[in-house]
Amino acid sequence: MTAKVGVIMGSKSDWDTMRHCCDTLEKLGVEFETKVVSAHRTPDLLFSYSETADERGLEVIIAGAGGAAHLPGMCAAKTHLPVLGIPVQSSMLSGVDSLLSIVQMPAGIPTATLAIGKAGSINAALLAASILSNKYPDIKEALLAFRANQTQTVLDNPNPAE
Ligand code: RP5
Repeated sequence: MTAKVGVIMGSKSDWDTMRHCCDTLEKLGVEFETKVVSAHRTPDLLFSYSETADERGLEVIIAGAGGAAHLPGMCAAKTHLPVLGIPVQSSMLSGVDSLLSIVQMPAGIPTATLAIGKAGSINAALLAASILSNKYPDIKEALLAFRANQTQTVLDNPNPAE
């Protein structure tokens, strides 16, 4: 099983956020790999990971980081693959620092930036599936089923007090 999505994060402490992304990829049947890669503590690993991602078969990279969150942007600087950035909620500035570190990239090196925290983590997985769905019919089917099920759940539970 070759991983199509690489899920990287700046620290083990990001796992509480990033596990929602991995859970969602699993639900959708998207093969992924996961690894701690720090832009600041392991910069050489970040470079080699990003440079070899394409040849190793990865098609999308999801990168989560908090604080001075340079991981997604630096990863995007070293690969042409789509990079989806998840701002992890930091303790000092609630993730606004992470968000601003990821979102305001200079023209020429894009990162797709998701919401801070759990919502962004889940949505990064859904966005990765969406990107892959053009090429893989089974992922498209799983994504459409996820969305239909989500819609039905809301329609089946209209009373907020219940
Ligand atoms: C970032 O620094 C990581 O992505 C993490 O969100 C933050 C804090 O890391 P730890 O000090 O908890 O390892 O690089």
